[in-house]
This record gives sequence, structure tokens and C-alpha cells, in this order.
Amino acid sequence: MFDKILIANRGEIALRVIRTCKEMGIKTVAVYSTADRDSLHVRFADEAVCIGPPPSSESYLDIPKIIAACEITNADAVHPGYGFLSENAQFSKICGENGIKFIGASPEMIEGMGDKASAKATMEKAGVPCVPGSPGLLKDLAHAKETAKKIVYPVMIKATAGGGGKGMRVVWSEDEMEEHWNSARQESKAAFGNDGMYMEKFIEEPRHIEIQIAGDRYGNACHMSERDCSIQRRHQKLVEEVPSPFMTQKLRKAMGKAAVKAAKAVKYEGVGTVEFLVDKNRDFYFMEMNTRIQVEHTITEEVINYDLIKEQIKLAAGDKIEGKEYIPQLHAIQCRINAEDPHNDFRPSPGKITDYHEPGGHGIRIDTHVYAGYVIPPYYDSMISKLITVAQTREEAITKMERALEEYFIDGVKTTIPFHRQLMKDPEFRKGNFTTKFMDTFKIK
Ligand code: MV4
Repeated sequence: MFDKILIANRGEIALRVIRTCKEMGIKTVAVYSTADRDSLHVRFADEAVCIGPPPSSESYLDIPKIIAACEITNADAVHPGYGFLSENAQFSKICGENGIKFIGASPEMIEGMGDKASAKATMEKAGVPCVPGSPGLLKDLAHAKETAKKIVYPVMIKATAGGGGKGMRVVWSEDEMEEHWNSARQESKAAFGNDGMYMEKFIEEPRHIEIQIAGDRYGNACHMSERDCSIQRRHQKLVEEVPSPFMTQKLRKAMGKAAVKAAKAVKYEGVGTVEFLVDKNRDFYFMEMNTRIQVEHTITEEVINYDLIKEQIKLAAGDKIEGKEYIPQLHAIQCRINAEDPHNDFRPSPGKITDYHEPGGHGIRIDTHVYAGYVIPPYYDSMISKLITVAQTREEAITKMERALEEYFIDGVKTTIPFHRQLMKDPEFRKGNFTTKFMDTFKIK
């Protein structure tokens, strides 16, 4: 087992990792930018190293500085959390070359899954259901038009380097193709320095359901059931839950089997997520594979009663997975509380939290790094906390969430709490009747 882990991240996830390390008897090193001097991850870690000024590019994304911090503190492993360097193949490689265990995927895995067209080709070959589409990249506009005719409109063109919806366009008919083809390629080139595009049949009003997986270095893999992440806005998840209200035991079995097949096909090591689109007929299609711990891992932890960060660290150290089957017996919901103004197009609202009161009681979990007096810096993402409820049924988990949101007071900055209060009362949400289009028509009161 590792002696000392450096956490190459900030905020709630840095704290989350430090807590598990402490429980495992592993020493911890925090790194921080000058904007995060007063952060709890700095105070709770055994050691802390300042790695630069506030901009991420000069601190949390600066690979040489993080390697140097490992060297001066003698850390033998790095936990990257989510975001920042968690899916950076170069960082994974450099850690390995310096004898530091990267608690995440290999550089080859990150590269293979980061290129969406090649990830899809790998999954298709392994027998994982994929959206019908172009076999590989599109050569040019003529090839795009020809392929779309075969697939039948509407189609979607997607950037192979994409993610978060960038470089992605729905095309409803041939006369729209040229315009979308050009703009998607331009956007992709600017964002990723790569304008490779592929095509898929457009799935209308899908649900976003993902499967948590784990694999060990001996070729074993298992899944830990699903998370429904359909409540999103501009590709930012707002609410996640497990079980999915759309799930059936038959669908869970089939999706779980497909996700394990995906993990085994690439000899996946560590914890990861296989994302699927699920259509109204409950047909499901591979979308992408995430090689990091995700923000919403918490709800899975609550329903399977298992620490996924601990699992991640143990797998990185060479442990075997138990080939156990996980069927959720409880219901968990997570609301992401962001420093954003829901009445102003979710505009970021950084600044000082002047007053803070957290809800509590049975079935409530809050993962956060903030406190009264904490200043939310404007440089990073706007998530303040994750409010999680767990109960016997979906109805109880929602009721508990309403109660928790009523008790939650954050003064000094605008937050998404009022949005979540309204969402929990929404009849369609309560019925579990939602797709990824839900937020397009949701009116904030
Ligand atoms: C799709 C799709 C419909 N059909 N692919 C969005 C993010 C990117 N990873 C894939 N995305 C989508 N791919 C086909 N063939 C619809 C989306 C999509 C979406 C997916 C999941 C969650 C929210 C979404 C919001 C808009 C579009």
C-alpha cells in the first residue's frame, strides 16, 4: 500500500480523498494555488505545497510543479480527483516515468478513450451496443452527406476529440449539412486542435444513464449499477440519482453486462464510468467512457455502502476486485449546489460566504470544502457542495431533499438552492418523467 499520496486537486474532491487516505493510514500532501491558501484541503492534509498563482494553467494544471511537489515531499502516488489533470495522458505518463503511481488510467487508456471515434470503434468490436453511424472518421463534406443519406436524417456530427458537447451538431437535412460541417470543424479545431469528425444517427430525447465500473490488473471487472444524469444544463449535470426512475431489472442487467464487457475489452484498471444514451424504447448505446472518479460517485457509494475512493486506491495498489453483483437497495439523489444565480442564466456568483448553515440528520450527506467566511475564488468551477440524500424509496429521498434544502442557508453569494427547491416540487420530475431535454423547457420561478 502507498505510504503518502499527493492530491493534485482542490475543493471538495481534495477533501474527499484526504478523508479516505486518513482512514486508510496513508499520509497526505495537498497542493494549492495562492487563491486557495485558506482552503480546508490545505489544513486537513498532513503537508501542503504552494504550486503557484491562481490561474489553473500556472498551478493545478502545471505538470512540472506537481511532479516537483511529489519529489520534495516524497509522495509515492498521486490522486488527480476529477477535472484538471485527471484525464491527461501526458501527466499519467510522466508520473509513471518518475516512479509515482498515478491513481487513474494509463496514458494509453486515456488516449484511447479520449479519442471518441476510436473509443467507439473499440466498443463496437467488443460487442457493446453503439449508435449506428460512420465507421470511423468522415473524410470530407461529400463523405458526410453520403454517410448521412445511409444513416437517414436526422444525424449528429461529433468531434472525435470532443466532450462536453463541443464540436457537436444535429443535422436535420442535407441542405443544412455544409453549414454545420464547417462550424463544427472550426469549433473543434479551436477547442482541441483537432477537427476529426464522425457521424451518428441522432437519438431524440435520450436519457443519460451511466454505469459505474471497476477493474483490476488481473482482468476482472464488475459494475456497481447505474446513475441517471439526465437533469443537465449546457452539459453541466445538476442532479444525479440512483436507481434511475427509468430503469428496469432487465435493462440494468443488460447495461451492466455491456459495461463490464467494455471494461474487460480494454483491460480497464481502476474505477471508471461507461456512459450510455437510452432511448424511449429502452434501447441503449455506448456514448463514452470516463477514466476518472466522477463528481457523482457519492450516490453510488450511498446505495452500495462502499467507499469508491478507497476502492480506487486499493485497485491502484494491486488489489483484486470481488466479482460481486451490486443491486441498489436504497435510493440516493445528489443536488449540485453551485455559486450561480439561477435567476440570471446560472451566472457564476463568486465571493465571500458571509453566513453558512448546513442541513443534517438521518440520510443526509454533504461533501463540501466551504464554511462561513470562506471566499469562493472566481478562477475555478462554481460548485460549492454536493447535497446527497439517501432513503428507502425515491419519494422519501425527494422529500428528504426538500427538507434538507429548506434547512440549507448560504449567504453572501447566489446559489442554485432555489432552483433545486423548485425542481424537487416539479410534478414531472417527481414522476421520474424526464430526459436530457428537461432543462430546455424548465422555467425558473
Ligand atoms: C448524442 C445525442 C443524441 N444522439 N448522440 C452530448 C455530450 C456528448 N458526450 C454526447 N451528447 C449527445 N450525443 C446521438 N447520436 C445527444 C447528446 C446530448 C446529451 C447527451 C447526454 C446528456 C445530455 C445531452 C444534452 C444534449 C445532447
